[in-house]
Amino acid sequence: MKVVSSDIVISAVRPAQYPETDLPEFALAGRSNVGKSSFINKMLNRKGLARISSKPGKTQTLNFYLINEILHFVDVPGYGYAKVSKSERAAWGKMIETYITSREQLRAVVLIVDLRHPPTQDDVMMYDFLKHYDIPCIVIATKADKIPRGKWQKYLKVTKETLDLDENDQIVLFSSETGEGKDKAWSILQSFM
Ligand SMILES: Nc1nc2c(ncn2[C@@H]2O[C@H](COP(=O)(O)OP(=O)(O)OP(=O)(O)O)[C@@H](O)[C@H]2O)c(=O)[nH]1
Ligand SMILES: [Mg+2]
Repeated sequence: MKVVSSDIVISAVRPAQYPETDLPEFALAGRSNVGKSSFINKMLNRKGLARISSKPGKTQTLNFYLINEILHFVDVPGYGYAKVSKSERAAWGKMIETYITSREQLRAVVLIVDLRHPPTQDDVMMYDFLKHYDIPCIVIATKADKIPRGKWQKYLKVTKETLDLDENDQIVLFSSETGEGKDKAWSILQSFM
């Protein structure tokens, strides 16, 4: 897809703040610091639209981005960040669960994992959570630029096996540095619209 416009619409913490539209929507889920915001920027050809940080926990709200006036990306706070209190973690869980289970135009969740490491227990839990609610899931294995090309398939296999990936779910090798996988990711997203 050729992105001609993209903008942040709102940072929301509760359903009353979600944009009142029925545009198709894709939410980004993944471990804190895995590269969700970088994925959004790469997909939109925007350098600083979604805030990126080398420190985990940058994204704290549900950030809605409007693209070409026809769809939304929703940047979601990451999970698995150790320096988070129990009550913050519970609030996060509630916010994500409310969003995922109530947002009717949510077409699929884009689950971002780090290609370099086997998915964590939290990643597996998130994947199983989506399966439980019957939410379509697209897995993006990012930071591929950090692995030599010749080893990509080997690492991808570990990712699939650790998630116990359903054969109907698609997985894309991605890099926000090089743009690897960007066209494939867009064509999969479009197939859900
Ligand atoms: N080499 C490389 N670095 C990446 C890639 N994607 C993200 N990064 C780096 O990883 C760090 C975290 O990226 P973010 O996009 O902020 O991660 P996030 O998942 O949005 O993090 P939170 O908002 O804290 O949950 C930054 O230093 C990015 O530059 C990638 O594909 N390749
Ligand atoms: Mg972020």
